[in-house]
Amino acid sequence: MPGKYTLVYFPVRGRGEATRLLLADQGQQWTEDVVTGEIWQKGDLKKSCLFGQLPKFQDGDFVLYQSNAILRHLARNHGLYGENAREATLLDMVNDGVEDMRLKYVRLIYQNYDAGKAEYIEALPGQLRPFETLLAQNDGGKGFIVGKKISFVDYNLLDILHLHLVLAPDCLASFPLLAGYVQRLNNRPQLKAYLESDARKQRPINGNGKQ
Ligand code: 6SG
Repeated sequence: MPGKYTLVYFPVRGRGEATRLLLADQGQQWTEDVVTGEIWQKGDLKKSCLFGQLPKFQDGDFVLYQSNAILRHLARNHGLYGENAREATLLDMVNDGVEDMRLKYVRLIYQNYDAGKAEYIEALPGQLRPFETLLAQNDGGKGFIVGKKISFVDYNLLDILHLHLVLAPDCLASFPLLAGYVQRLNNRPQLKAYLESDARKQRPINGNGKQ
């Protein structure tokens, strides 16, 4: 059903990219409604948004806000929420771990980049280790973060790992399972095509030019 999904967001990876990775890998078509700083600063769109923020997501006439709720909605639509209740709970747990990491990353990028980057990178192994541990506990780390199938959390985790590989290119050197995981996911045919697309390559990572 082409045209069913619309992502309304700034022209950055930001809190839209995990959704884009999911949609691309699942072979879904979607429309990008790009909101520039100029449009946003007019204020009308902000006023119309439930929490005054983007991303906004439309699934037909169903309008959604909050990036993690958008991921979960798509997970329910496309069978990306685990194979049973226990896996779904584990996925919630891991997604909260990714969210904690994203909040720290966003704080660094938008509030403390120059003064905080060295300390942030020093603390990074402690942030990444839980995900290496999770992989090790799931079939020796040869597959996905939870269970035997890809889930919405894999796309969110992949995005946060992509961001950190730009911030600190060697950050996975001592995490072989995570390094292999990124390579494996990056090579899934539909993800690979998306990652190599002009739209992805030309899209800035963050809204302030820092990365
Ligand atoms: C910013 O924080 O892109 N939304 C952001 N900012 C604008 O007026 N809990 C929810 C969620 O998970 C958090 C939403 C999130 O969905 S994301 C938002 O709406 C506001 O609050 C980071 C991002 N930043 C790009 C940006 C926005 C404002 C300054 C830089 C676009 C570029 C320049 C102006 C507008 Fe810009």
